[in-house]
Amino acid sequence: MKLPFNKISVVGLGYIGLPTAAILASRGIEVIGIDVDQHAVDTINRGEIHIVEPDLDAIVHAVVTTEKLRATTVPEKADAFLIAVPTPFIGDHEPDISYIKAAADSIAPLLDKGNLVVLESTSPVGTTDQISRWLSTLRPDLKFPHQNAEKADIQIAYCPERVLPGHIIKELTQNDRVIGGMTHLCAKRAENLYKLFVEGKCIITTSNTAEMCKLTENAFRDVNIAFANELSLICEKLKINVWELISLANLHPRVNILQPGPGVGGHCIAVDPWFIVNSAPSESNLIRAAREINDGKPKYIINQVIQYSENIDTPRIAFFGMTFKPNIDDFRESPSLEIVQAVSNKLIDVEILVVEPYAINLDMLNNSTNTNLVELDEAIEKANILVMLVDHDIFHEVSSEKFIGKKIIDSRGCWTSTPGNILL
Ligand code: SAJ
Repeated sequence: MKLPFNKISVVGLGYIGLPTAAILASRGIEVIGIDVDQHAVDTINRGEIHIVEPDLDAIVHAVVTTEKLRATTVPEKADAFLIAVPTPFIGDHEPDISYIKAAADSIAPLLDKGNLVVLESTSPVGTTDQISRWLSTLRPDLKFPHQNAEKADIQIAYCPERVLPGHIIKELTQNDRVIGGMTHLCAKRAENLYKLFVEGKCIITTSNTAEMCKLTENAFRDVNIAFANELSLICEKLKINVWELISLANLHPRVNILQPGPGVGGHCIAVDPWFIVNSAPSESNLIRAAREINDGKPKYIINQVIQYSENIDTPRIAFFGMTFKPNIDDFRESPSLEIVQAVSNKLIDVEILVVEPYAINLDMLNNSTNTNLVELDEAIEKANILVMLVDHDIFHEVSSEKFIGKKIIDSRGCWTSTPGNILL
């Protein structure tokens, strides 16, 4: 069977770019992975991976061995270019699309008539259009969709990734995809590309709607987590077990409340809603409030820990978990990390223990000489204040007898969700 694309370049080999490149290569396409990080490139070319994601290593190993995937720091010509680079925020929560600009700059000299460019990075509305303008400035010899619509030489589309870290391989193939073309032809060509590996539906729309769709999905989740986090504060005041409350309320057929936690972390949900706020500040009141509630939760827990420690003669604090969510190795924008860092800086004379099965050291903390990485049993035995931050599976197995005589701050309901067990 003739494939619609013989060679595809994926720019950015992180949590989205690398799995996408590997899956495309596993479908028999020649894939070139491009990244500025030489270490990532060398690791991938050895058939290994520089991130932790279940099942990804075996796929990368297989496609590198069969020479379907090759990584490089130098972009090459291809039939299609997929851009999957980070879009953090800068200053007062303004989107930083400089990595996308750098990616566009790097592929501009390589473009040939008939090429497809797809942006996957979460981006403010209008970014795909902006790529078309940047490229047309660099390549005045080619026609681009923002000026020439269906007559353009280059097709440009936006197709946001929607995968959940920890389940990327399954979700990459099974999730439905929203494909936003700058023109109908752009969308159809991108659809052909995604149909090479997506088993879910591929639904076509405009690039602006697809950009807003991605932001909306993550803002929706953020607002719903903020509701749960606000409930946790209200319940603390009213001395109600919030975990029991939520499980009871969720018995209603049209109620589905999410779980409170120490705050919202990661590089997506804690970031993307700001892109909406930034583009429509006067209209985005609920979305902004949700961000502020979720960002306020780490500070609330920091104060709780400090208060508990002031009421004990020789406090010894153990934190459980520091990643941004359970059962992954990702510390980016982690509220738990923020909490451990703040407490360790504030209580410099207090011994602080951290249990984090996904860390090999505590290098991610600054100036925390009072803080040590220890095993689970040692932390529970030595500490008199236990702070549950990330409910990794292994923490659920701790027997409640071990908590006798300890002060517990359980931000996840890992040890206190059952009424009658341990109440906050
Ligand atoms: N969290 C809670 N309570 C909950 C659920 C999550 O406090 O009930 C916290 C987590 O602990 C974590 C943060 O929210 O700190 C985000 O975790 P998550 O699992 O909700 O989401 P991410 O950031 O891993 O992935 C999200 C997903 N988006 C949606 O579910 C709408 C994923 O599908 C996206 O592809 C991803 O963002 C992305 O890359 O944008």
